[in-house]
Amino acid sequence: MVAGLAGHMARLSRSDSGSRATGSGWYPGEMARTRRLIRENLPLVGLVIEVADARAPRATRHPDLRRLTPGRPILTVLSKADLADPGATRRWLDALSRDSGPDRAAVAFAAGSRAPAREVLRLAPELARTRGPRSPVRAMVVGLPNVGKSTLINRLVGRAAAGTGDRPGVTRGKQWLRAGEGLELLDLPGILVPGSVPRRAGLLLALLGVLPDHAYDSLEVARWALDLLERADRLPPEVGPADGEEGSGDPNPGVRDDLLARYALARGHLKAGGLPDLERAARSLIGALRVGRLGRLTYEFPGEDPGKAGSGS
Ligand SMILES: Nc1nc2c(ncn2[C@@H]2O[C@H](COP(=O)(O)OP(=O)(O)OP(=O)(O)O)[C@@H](O)[C@H]2O)c(=O)[nH]1
Ligand SMILES: [Mg+2]
Repeated sequence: MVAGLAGHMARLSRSDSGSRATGSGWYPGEMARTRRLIRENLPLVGLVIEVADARAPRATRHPDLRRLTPGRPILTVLSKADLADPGATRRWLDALSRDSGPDRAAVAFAAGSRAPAREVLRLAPELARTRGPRSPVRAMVVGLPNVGKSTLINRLVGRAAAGTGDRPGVTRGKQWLRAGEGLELLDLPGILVPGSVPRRAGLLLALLGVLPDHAYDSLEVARWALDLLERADRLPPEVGPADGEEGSGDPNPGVRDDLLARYALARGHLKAGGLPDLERAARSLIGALRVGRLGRLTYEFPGEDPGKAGSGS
């Protein structure tokens, strides 16, 4: 499913020193097609619903969205809020509402609870432009791959109408869905930022599952994640504190690999001869982080230098 999207992707750089995660290749044909779908369908909609991951709203918001959707109110949905630190999500909502004018609003969403969907259904007609008082609200749902656009739509529609999956590139074409009489939603494929992104944002996008698996190096992403976890004092119990390195945030791959080796041994990710399988351990750690097995974590905060991970309950 993902090949069309991923085939054009550059891998993240293996260099720890580079300030850029990628060179060219971040703007595959699929993305050009999604931009075209947004442009073509914009005249039909009176609202844009922007979906960003609550754990990293800065890295997962499309910086060019305003220009892509001129003249349309924007409702920002911070998705997967059940995986994010609740305090951090509140701070993001405050920051987003401070920045927003009368044609913008922001709401947190978690697929497992009903209240956030009701809030979106309440806000959409308040914000949207319609042709007349009785005309339906038409909204396009846009955002990076795998942030939860189709899941949000299914929640609003009240049934599994749009295809979803735990990998990027599940939605391939456009699909209109009706959420009751008054609201029609356009599901679209994910869109990425053209060109290269800063290395940290690239690693974050890989960690959150926005990028397809073969667009990044699992070991590099896992080492970086261990760094973040250590600084946030949230290392997985299998790993424990790094020997003599606690809180140091030592980016040395050797130190990170010691931690990863402990994780591999504790979880039984072994190669022949009983040696730790670091590659498998890296993928397993990334998977555990993605689904919140290590607790609720937010990776970026409003108005801060993006460098810290925060903890939650
Ligand atoms: N924990 C949690 N997982 C979610 C939530 N919303 C979506 N997911 C999961 O995230 C993954 C991606 O969801 P989709 O709805 O397919 O995402 P999408 O943005 O439509 O993805 P593409 O169509 O590939 O661009 C799926 O495994 C969902 O189950 C949420 O609120 N909480
Ligand atoms: Mg989708």
